[in-house]
Amino acid sequence: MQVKTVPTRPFDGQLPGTSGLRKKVAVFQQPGYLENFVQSVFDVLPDLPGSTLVLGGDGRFHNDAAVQTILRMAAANGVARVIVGRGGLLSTPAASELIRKSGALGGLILSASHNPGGPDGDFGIKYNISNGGPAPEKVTEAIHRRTQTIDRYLTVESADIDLQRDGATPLGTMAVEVVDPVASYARLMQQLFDFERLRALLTRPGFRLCFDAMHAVTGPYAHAILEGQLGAPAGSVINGTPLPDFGGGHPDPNPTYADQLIGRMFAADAPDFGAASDGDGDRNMIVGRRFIVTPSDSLAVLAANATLVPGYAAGLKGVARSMPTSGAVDRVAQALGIPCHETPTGWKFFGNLLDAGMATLCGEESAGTGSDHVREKDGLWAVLFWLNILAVRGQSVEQIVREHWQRHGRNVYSRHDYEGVDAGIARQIVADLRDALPTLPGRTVAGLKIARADDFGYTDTVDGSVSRGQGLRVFFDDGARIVLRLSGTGTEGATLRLYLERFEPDAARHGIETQAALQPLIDAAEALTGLKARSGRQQPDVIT
Ligand code: VG1
Ligand code: CO
Repeated sequence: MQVKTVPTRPFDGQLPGTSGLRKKVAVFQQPGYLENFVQSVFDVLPDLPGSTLVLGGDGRFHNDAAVQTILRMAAANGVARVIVGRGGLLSTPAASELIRKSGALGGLILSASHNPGGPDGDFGIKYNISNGGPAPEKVTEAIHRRTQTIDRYLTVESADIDLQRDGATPLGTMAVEVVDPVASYARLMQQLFDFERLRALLTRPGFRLCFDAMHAVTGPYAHAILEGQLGAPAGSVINGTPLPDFGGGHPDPNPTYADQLIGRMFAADAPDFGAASDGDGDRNMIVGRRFIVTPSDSLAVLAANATLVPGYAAGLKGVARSMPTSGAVDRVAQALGIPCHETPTGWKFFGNLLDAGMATLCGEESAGTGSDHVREKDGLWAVLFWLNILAVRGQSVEQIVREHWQRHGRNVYSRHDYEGVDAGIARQIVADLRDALPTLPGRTVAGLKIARADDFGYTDTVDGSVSRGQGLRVFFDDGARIVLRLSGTGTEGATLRLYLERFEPDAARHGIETQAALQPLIDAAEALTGLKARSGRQQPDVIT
């Protein structure tokens, strides 16, 4: 099979953000666009010839075409073997698991995660390294540099590979190995969780569960594991068929976009346990009957109850959370006498801590939780972890969280997202607050006294790499804080994220409504940034 060298030109807009490259489908459909990015990845991998790669995506529009393009390019670039999920599907955590288990050099995951899909939606691609985790900044920077100088890509001419049939097919000298996307991942879950006990819970008359796959990639995983292996009644998984446009929805597991699940969980006959996952299956939302668990609390509860779960019975080496995530898990770590690490937003910053055995559980306020079982956050894993805790403790989700607050206090927490803001205005709001940071300590805004303020920077304890400009923080006298940062994952205008946190030790006040409890901080944030006034918004688009 003859390798074709196709001339191409360097191109702009390729800087991989927090999770790889995301653009409108139409951008990805331009001739050579995806090819340029993929060839740039291949060009910076010295060990590519003869290697194994893992390939799959969340099933969104353009997934199929992109898989075929990448297979041809991999064959042309001397890759020995590509493991592809059947139908071109792999959730992000399952891809991570396959990379680790197969000893692959890395993997290409096709997803724009929670961004909408379809012909008018978004497409995306990210590269994960041999530990199964997102490429660290030095790799993404090398890829980006290569996109600036690239002048050709390599491909072969061939018919499309049949991705529906398991087994190996030659493509030139390369083998394309189509595998069940769920099997290997499910075996790992069986090692971590008490499947006997889970089966007993899920088949118990009276116990009901609702998992909303939001027409994204977790459908096949949830059908196979929750309904197939664990015996939850058919219908426990809703929206379980992956669709190219996610059924017109927005696969972000939060109360705004997972409104169908929320509707069920707040109905008179609500199930006992509800959960949803995002486009690529790495994030999760946990909901009890008429009770939403904030992701930061979820991480803290998992950490506090980890020894109830077989995979973590020996205890945790440490925990890690992203900076904007609430300090709830810090309190658990302190009680357990284990280290708690604080990293910038994005899972790639946990990789070194996990590899070095410094953290067992990690989490982000954006509903990403995971552990050292893979090197990605893992939505279904979090659901099984919660169910395992419920099965052992025999309590409801709400009881478990309320007892947790009684013991550790409550970190009252919320994130306000302003989506699709004019990019220039959003950048100016952030720049103005950054400029004002040195003048803030000692000032009182909206009745709250500012103790200190900074722009979060992180030095990786393992490799010494430094990441600056990771979010503006303003701390108040009583320990409360606000954080402001620009999202790195959107494709339309800019998304501003405002994070609000206040500690409430008094159990008598734990029942307070979250937004009401945070109103003084919301007012202080507006006084400091003029965010609503300047962006012309009355309210955030999404409150989590
Ligand atoms: C968001 C979340 C962040 C998460 C990232 C990727 O980033 O806030 O916590 O790691 O998405 O998750 P940003 O820059 O938009 O705030 V996913 O599920 O898109 O792979
Ligand atoms: Co995701």
